[in-house]
Amino acid sequence: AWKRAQAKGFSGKDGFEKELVRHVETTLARSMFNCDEKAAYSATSLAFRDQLILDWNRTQQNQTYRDSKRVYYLSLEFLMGRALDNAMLNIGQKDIAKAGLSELGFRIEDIIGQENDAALGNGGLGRLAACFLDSLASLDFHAWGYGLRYRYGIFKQEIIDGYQVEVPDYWLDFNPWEFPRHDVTVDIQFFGNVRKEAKEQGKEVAIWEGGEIVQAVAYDVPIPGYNTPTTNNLRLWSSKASGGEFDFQKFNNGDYESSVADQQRAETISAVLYPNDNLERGKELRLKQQYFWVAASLHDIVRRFKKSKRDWKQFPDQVAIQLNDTHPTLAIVELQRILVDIEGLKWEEAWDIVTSTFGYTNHTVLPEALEKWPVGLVQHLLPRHLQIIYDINLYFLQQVEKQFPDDRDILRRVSIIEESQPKMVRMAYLAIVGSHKVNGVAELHSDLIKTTIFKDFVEIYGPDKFTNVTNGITPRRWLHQANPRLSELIASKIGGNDFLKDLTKLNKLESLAEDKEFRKEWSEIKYANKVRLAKLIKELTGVTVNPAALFDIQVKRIHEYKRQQLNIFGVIHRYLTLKAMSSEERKKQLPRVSVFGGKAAPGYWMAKQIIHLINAVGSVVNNDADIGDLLKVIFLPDYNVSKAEIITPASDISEHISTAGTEASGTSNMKFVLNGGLIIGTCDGANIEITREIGDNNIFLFGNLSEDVEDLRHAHNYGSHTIDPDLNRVFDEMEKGTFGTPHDFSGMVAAVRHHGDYYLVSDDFHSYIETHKLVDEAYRNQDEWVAKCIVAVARMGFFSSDRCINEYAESIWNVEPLAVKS
Ligand code: DL6
Repeated sequence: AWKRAQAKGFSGKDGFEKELVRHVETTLARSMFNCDEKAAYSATSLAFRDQLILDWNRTQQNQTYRDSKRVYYLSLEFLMGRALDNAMLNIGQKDIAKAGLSELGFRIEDIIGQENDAALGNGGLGRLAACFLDSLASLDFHAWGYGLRYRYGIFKQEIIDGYQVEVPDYWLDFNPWEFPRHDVTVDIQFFGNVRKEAKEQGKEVAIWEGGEIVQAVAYDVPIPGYNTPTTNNLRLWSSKASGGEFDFQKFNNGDYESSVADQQRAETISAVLYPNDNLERGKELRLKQQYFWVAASLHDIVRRFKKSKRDWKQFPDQVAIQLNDTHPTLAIVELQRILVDIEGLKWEEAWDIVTSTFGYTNHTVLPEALEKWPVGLVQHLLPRHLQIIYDINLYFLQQVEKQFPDDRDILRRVSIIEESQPKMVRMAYLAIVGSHKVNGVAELHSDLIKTTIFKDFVEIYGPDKFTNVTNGITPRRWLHQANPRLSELIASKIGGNDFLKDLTKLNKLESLAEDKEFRKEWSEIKYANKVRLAKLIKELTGVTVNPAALFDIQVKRIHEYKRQQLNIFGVIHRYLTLKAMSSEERKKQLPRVSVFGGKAAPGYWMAKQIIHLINAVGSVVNNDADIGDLLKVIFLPDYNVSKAEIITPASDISEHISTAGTEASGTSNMKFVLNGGLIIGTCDGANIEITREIGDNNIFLFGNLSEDVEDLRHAHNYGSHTIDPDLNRVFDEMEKGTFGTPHDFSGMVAAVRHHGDYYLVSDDFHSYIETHKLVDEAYRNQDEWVAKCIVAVARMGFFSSDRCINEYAESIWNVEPLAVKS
């Protein structure tokens, strides 16, 4: 087996310390006498980075030399979190660093805590991309990620007077994990016009000229695999004005400000991540970002392919490109443009290559999240691309017409161009037409896309083009890194930590569920993790919580479909119930801490109202002497990946309670169960497969099913809509002003009472409350509870992102892993 320490690596603690000191004294030009935690973080990162670079170079050379098919994962979001801890663990030398840092007077946790999160994503979609990169490297696939190097990642969330306030996230003040490649640049064209030029044999070519050029500069980030030398590359593009820094003419004329305007405009493209999750707003800058990034990436991919001097027909044998949602769909059009306009291939030949190269992953069925761009905007920004889109559509519709000569309406339904006012380009349809496989991210979701939003396309292409790859998470970050003690305990009981690379090995744990001693060790770790979270809660909110209470956690983006409102209404109901009890009765109740966390899109009023309500309820309940420790309500500000690493291992129960049929998969549900917490959830997304794997007695399911949703919505609007009396009691209390001034939350109440209750809060409220009673009951029997948790963990093997990547590799990309040769 390959041993990293032999290839390189620190010879031991002393070797690491020597390197750290060298970086402090030379790279940072400081003395060890004034080495503070920030400097120690910088030097530790640089020392580990040196280790990665050797493997990274070797991997890249090896991949070039072997010239086998590569996977390119195009994602507008990579929610990476911190890199140092991950690098230390993947290299296998965290212990050495811990000992070395301690000898120098530092605690490793404090040093790790100095790093800014790389928060280049909104939520699940971006974090999935990060887990995939980890798996691709750990499994030795030849793969690159391509994304944008945002100067500002997702905003930092502050809670002021109970309201969300957004603060910019300038995360790049010191980032040792990226390498600017000023020699790798691509000129990207926007605007301009297209003319046709006659060629020999009556052929015509399209020439796209004029407009403006912006330069894309590559920044590379090494992605280390776990316990393998494979270190893949994540290439992020940054935008820059092409040519001169500013206009000297204007400068000399004294117009300094406008002389830098071009430069600023160019740099704006990669300046900021759009902070919407599951919501698209057709902003021109967003479309510019998309084209800038896919054009630069394709240029890079094509350049690499051309070096091999292969025939174009072989392109799909060398290149698989996966589109992470529709954001990179213009890549389909761009490749067709390169092949036809620049390389001179015939349309059909080029189109064959394009469609064999791309795969498209859909992550949502929510109508407001499906991307559409106004035709006029595309025409203005990318005139040649619009022509190509029209041609793609024409050939596609001709084929459909032949296939369904008697169905005129199908042409309107499936057209890539929506004949609305204004006309729109339907990006998901373009992605389907231009890809050879389309996948959803959990079984229910993959079925739903086939029967709802893409139904016609299943008729056209047949069912085989549509497939499912249920999401997964990397056990390296989400167990080994986030919950080191549990990882260690498991390793000690099942014969080593092979499970980190083959998660199905966790099944050996199952027989230990009845082992009293093991259960005790398990509970101690859970308790310690709860103490760790209680400390964070105190630090961030000033509220003291009791680690012995049941920790009930819902952390994810705030969205009506995810139904944090259902949760907080449930909390209010619990509060009212406790208040109505005699003190004797109260003594018999189980103490609970309800923890919420998550960001609302800055323009999403209702989501911000939900955050406000949670905070308002918290300030009443947490200061109510009658209630004491029986109920605490916490809103943890600025939920992000590094906080998730502390929150996830501390949960007893976590909430995954979306309206059935709305959450494509969810991945935090997997993280919580893998860390020994149970779930309360609806029959939605991956909850369904989690239930199948871990058994329905180890999960608390409630609520209506996705097949009932349409009828219920119809009944709300056209029939009778009775609201559960317990929920009405909650609403009355809110309206009375118990949690603020009267009518503070009238919009939220009205959404349920008067505006159709689109998310079915009233329909699910009763079963939600009843199911929470079952949770309380089950938690009282700690022996059984812990046994359930152990069994659930033992059966979570399926949800590794390694399994997921292997499925993509086999059924979509047609690639095999190839380890780096020494
Ligand atoms: O597939 C990753 C993740 C799923 O786990 C979530 O259920 C889903 O909501 C999320 N989808 C999006 C869609 N956004 N866009 N476009 O973030 O994907």
